[in-house]
Amino acid sequence: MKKINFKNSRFVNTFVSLPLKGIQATLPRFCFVGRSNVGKSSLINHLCDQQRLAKVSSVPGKTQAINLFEIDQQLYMFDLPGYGFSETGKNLRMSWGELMEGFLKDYRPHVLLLTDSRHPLFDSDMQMMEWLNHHQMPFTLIATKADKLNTSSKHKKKEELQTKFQTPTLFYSVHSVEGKNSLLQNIQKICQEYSALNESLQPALI
Ligand SMILES: Nc1nc2c(ncn2[C@@H]2O[C@H](COP(=O)(O)OP(=O)(O)O)[C@@H](O)[C@H]2O)c(=O)[nH]1
Ligand SMILES: [Mg+2]
Repeated sequence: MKKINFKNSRFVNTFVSLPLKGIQATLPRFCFVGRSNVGKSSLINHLCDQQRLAKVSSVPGKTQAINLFEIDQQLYMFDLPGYGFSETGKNLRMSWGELMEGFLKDYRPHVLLLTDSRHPLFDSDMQMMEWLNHHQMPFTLIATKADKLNTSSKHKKKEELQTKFQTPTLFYSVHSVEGKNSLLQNIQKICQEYSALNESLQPALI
């Protein structure tokens, strides 16, 4: 498998329902999951060295739709709407939508779970992690906006996340190079493992 050129990326389509028509079953799939405003779209743009591939918004809670990007004809990235507009009295399904849940279950992408490093963990982040564990879906935990933390708060945050998620955290900032190379390598590695897998293990698509 050749080295992925993340700059060679393009917007493919916006989906508001399942199944996702016209996507190739053979390409590995990654999706960005997290609360509204956590930095999902910014991270996609930063990874791909593009300004406006994914739409960055300061207004949370836009349409419930899935945006698909194809990277170097080698992998897919899905930008999902944020969950957790309302923290109280709503479960994940109600506040986040059946579309997203169906998408995760049917397409089983590798999840990049984003949490804002400036805030304490939200219930919705914990619910999301529990949901992913329950459905045995692998995820990579990313703490965004790392530029907002000093060294000691970062250390504290790392411990909090390690305790609650029991998985290593990757700190990321779109205003520096922090996290970028590790994440690119991580994605490349997952793609290699994916291409080594027997096709029959892939879920049927379409
Ligand atoms: N300081 C800082 N701000 C960020 C970072 N990533 C995203 N943001 C800001 O957070 C806001 C929400 O970003 P966006 O990518 O639209 O979040 P999304 O709703 O999860 O897709 C925007 O104002 C971004 O400029 C980061 O690494 N550092
Ligand atoms: Mg977004």
